[in-house]
Amino acid sequence: MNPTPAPLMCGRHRLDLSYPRVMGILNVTPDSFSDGGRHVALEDALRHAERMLAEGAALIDVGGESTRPGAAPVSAQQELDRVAPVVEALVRELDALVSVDTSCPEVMRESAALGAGMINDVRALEREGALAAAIGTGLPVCLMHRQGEPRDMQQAPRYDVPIEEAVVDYLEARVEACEAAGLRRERLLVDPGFGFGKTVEHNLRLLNRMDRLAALELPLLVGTSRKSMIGKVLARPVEERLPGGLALTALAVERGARILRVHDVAPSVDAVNMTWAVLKEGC
Ligand code: PT1
Repeated sequence: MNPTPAPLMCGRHRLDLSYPRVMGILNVTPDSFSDGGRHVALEDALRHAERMLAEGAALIDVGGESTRPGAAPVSAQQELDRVAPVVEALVRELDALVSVDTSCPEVMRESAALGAGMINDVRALEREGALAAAIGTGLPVCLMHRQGEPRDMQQAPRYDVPIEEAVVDYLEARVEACEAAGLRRERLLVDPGFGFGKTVEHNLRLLNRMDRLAALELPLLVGTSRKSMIGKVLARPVEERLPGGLALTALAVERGARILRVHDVAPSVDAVNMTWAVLKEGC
């Protein structure tokens, strides 16, 4: 099994990663891919987050930009208007550990000022000004692999090397760029980016070979919840992907994932804890 990662210092929160944790998804986009923007209203968002925390989520990932395949870009202002009130409310009302799913420097800065504890960037701090903004927050950052932009990333994705090599090479390069700019390694996490510029076969193979990402020696975050790779293999619409998703979650834990980004917190916590109980006995 992978070595135990050190706890992550997330602002006033400390995230124990000695066992795998669940991150609950809170979308604040009107066009969110699997909950149809039902959590746009602040009260709704708060109640949904509260429930995920009660079900065992260790942190809540708030996102104001949809990054599902085909999604259109949003302006920084629009993203800020969606995300800031929710981050503020989750911090003040629930004292929650909040991660912000953003690539936007302004959103990173403002969210950190409001008490967010982590930055989750599907563009791995590649956007102009994002690296400096992230460093300025002092918060941990999750760097994710992707090919292309959400709008067109699923139009015939292809790789010149095996997918797991492409992912490891990219993440290694981003980790290096971050360290060179002064972002300490203790503050980094990595994510293979399931569904981001990858065919079903790429995604399946990537999960199968995910143990290769251990070479990076950084905590691994994984998001497969309700994604089209499940839909394609099982021929299930988005509302029927939970059993397939739980199978992927168990495999991801076995292959080293320490944070599972999910919509369905209660069943995922059980799947994670059951898988972990088995793995622990083999130490
Ligand atoms: C993810 C992730 C994310 N996924 C991290 N952040 C999304 N760190 C948003 C599909 O194929 O995996 N890791 N933030 C959501 N993006 C997608 C991508 C949603 C693909 C759906 C699909 O259905």
